[in-house]
Amino acid sequence: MKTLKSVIILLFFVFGSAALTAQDAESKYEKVEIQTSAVCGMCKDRLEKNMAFEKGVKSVSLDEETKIITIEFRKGKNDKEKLKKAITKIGYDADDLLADQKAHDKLPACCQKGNEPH
Ligand SMILES: [Cu+2]
Repeated sequence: MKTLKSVIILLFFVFGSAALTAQDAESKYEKVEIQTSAVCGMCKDRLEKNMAFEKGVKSVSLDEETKIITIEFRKGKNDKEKLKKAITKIGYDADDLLADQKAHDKLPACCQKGNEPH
C-alpha cells in the first residue's frame, strides 16, 4: 500500500512539472483572432499558408464556419495590427481593415468578396 502511495505521489510530481513546463512555453506565445472575408476552402488554404510565413508565427488556423483566423505567434515578434495588415495584402478583410484592392482582384473569382460560401 505504501509503494502504491509513493508511486501516485511520484506520478503527480512528474505530470505536475510537465504541465508547468507546457504552461511556461505557452506564455511565450500570444494568440489573436481576426475576422476575415474568406469564402471557401481555397481561401482557408491560402490564408493559412501565407500567414504561416509571417514573422514569429507558430500556428494558423481558419475556422471555415466563422471565417475567423486564429494566429499564434511569439510574443514581441509580431502584433495583431501587423498580422491584420498582412491579411489585407493577401486580399482579404481583417476585422476593420479592408482588403488590399489589387491583391483582392488577383484572387480567383470564387474567392472574391460578395460570393456566397461554397
Ligand atoms: Cu476561396
